[in-house]
Amino acid sequence: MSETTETIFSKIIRREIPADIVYEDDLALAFRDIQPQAPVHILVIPKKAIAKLADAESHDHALLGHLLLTVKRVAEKVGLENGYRVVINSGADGGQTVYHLHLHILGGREMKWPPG
Ligand code: DGP
Repeated sequence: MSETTETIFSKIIRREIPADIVYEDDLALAFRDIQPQAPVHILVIPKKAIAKLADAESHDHALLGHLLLTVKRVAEKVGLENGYRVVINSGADGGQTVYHLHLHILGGREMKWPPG
């Protein structure tokens, strides 16, 4: 999979393709995953197109913190009071398929460990 900054998620941010958006602010967007792996599966992305976590830089530290706090806010909003899992796939061995940094929120069932 090629690593460009323009991805399908850029089009979702610009509302060029539809998505089930559950949260938005100046820095971040959250929407439901099109291929859900759990009863609740939401992606939290920065509006800034960082391709993958491995490409984040020290000046992104506030944005990265904001994304984690956005996960917490979204999880509360959709009622995941029993808990949830947060996953970031980074790069080929991480299983990343869309090269725009995203945090998966998985919930609504008990998660297993280890992941596949
Ligand atoms: P990853 O494997 O970590 O890169 O996850 C990418 C996720 O993005 C995957 O779970 C499916 C989801 N996805 C891919 N294309 C679309 C799309 O067009 N809309 C939505 N809502 N999700 C998408």
